[in-house]
Amino acid sequence: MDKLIITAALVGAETTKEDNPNLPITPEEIAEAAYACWQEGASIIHLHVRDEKGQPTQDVGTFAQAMNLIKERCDVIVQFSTGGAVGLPVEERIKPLSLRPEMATLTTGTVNFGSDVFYNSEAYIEAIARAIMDNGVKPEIEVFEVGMIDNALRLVRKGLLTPPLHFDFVMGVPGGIGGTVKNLLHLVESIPAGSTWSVAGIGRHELPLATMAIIMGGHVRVGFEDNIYYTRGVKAESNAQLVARTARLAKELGREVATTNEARQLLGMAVT
Ligand code: KMH
Ligand code: ZN
Repeated sequence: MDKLIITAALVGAETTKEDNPNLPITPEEIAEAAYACWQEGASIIHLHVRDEKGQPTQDVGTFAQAMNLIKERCDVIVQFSTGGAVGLPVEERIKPLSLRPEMATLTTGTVNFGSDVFYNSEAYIEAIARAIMDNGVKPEIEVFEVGMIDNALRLVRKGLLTPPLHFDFVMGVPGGIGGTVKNLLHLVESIPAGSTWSVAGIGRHELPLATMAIIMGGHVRVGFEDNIYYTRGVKAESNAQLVARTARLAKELGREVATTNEARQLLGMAVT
């Protein structure tokens, strides 16, 4: 089986310091958290940033600062969020791609997101896919519902995505696909042969779905964007604690953890 790619989703747009006081907010805090996660086995950092008030922002300067501080500390793949926060116009969402990160997300459909709507019309999806392509960035297709896989395949036919595709199944968002094993199997069976995939289980779904992915040959995303708990009722001390548990589980289950360059190879990206 391929080695395991662990992604750390450190910040997100929705989690607050009230939810978990250990949430990294400033570029320095984010870089320190990224370094700690890399030390525990993460090879991808899924990056959102916040403004000085702690609010989500797609400010290019803040993304640049966070990325540079991370890169000063370790060689890890930095994956920019183009989802940002619900309600952001697409022009804002794609701005940081001008920094040409190694990777970025692409959500291929609209989904209810708690009481909000995470809006991704065809025009939005295509604008993001184009910006990703034009900047030479490796896309990670974020799938919150099974029809988003079909939308991604439509982009391939339109020449806006190039296989091999890499999917991330975000499961258990209230309003999106539920975090069940049956749903995970269906998603995995629905992507084209030769694709890679990871799973981001939300809240209590994180640990069981990560375990499934390790067993099935998929990859895993963990972190405060998706889950603030270590176990029921106990807040996680850090993102790195969640990464370390994933690496430990993988070891117990006989799956080696990929280095950053091994992750690049598995995803068909240029090795540095
Ligand atoms: N914050 C969510 C609305 C992504 O990073 O691309 C969208 C999100 C997806 O987090
Ligand atoms: Zn995100």
